[in-house]
Amino acid sequence: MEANTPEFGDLPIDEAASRVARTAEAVLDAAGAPRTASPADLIHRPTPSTAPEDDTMTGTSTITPDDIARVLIAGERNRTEVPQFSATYPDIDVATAYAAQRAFVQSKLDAGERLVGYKLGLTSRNKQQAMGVDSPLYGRVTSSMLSTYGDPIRFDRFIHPRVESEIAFLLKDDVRAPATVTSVLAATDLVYGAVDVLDSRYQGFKFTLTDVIADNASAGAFYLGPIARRPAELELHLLGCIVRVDGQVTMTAAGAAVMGHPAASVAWLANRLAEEGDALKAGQLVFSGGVTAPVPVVPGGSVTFEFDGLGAIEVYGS
Ligand code: OOG
Ligand code: MG
Repeated sequence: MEANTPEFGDLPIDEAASRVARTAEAVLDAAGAPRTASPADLIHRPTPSTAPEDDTMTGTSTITPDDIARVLIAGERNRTEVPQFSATYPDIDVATAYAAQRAFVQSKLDAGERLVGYKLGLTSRNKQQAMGVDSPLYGRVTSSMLSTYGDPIRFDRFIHPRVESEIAFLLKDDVRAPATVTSVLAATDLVYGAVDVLDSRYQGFKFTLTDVIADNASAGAFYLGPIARRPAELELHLLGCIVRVDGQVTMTAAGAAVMGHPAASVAWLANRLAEEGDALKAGQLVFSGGVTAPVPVVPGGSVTFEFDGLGAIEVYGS
């Protein structure tokens, strides 16, 4: 391990926790640096500004991205589940869903948050089967979503949280398209074990692809693990993860569960953003998608994620 790689495994828990908090702060600072995307970059497409309308001539009804976002923002703020849009508006397409996501995220930036990076979703068969959706997607990660090591998952903040293991990439260079596993690894500064706290705004945690895209890929909160490593130090496709619920091993998986290699999903994102005229930038943090299937969090319950070479993260509901 290089001398400047954060390594907290041997430290007392308080010192480890405060170092992790400082690492998270460094990530936030990097994300706030001028070279990273600004809120203005984030919203690069005009969204239609009309109210929901019924086209009675054709029999199809439509809803605007802004209206979808308004419902999701209220659902998140009030911690109330909302119905799936696809049930009422089956014609919503993927482009409209991403426009709604941008409007949803813009409301957070308008409230003073910063864009920290991205999350990938439904990049593993485990996850696609668990959710009944067969295509990957991405969402945006903002500053208030980064939780500090040891913070509980609070039930006064979330609707019905679930947790899953992920590998996170902190980029040191922009990732240009066409991106590959190799180019993503070359552009990566550090990798972390991570936990994605999902909190779908939809009733019963059920959605179609367009619903979940609009809902910012169910983004709720994220934890970074206690050890960061250079990507060349690890074989990320072989990297094992053990999930314990209240101490009992319930799932095991390796990094290859994510598109054969976790960096492949980051490459997919870079190529996808390029199609949309956007790019992954130096300083951004990318959560590459669930390695294991999501586990519901219950008040008083604990879930521990143990990563080969990247330490363990314990989360608990309160
Ligand atoms: C959608 C988000 C999926 C992942 O890693 O696959 C996701 C969901 O399952 O709620 O974060
Ligand atoms: Mg995830």
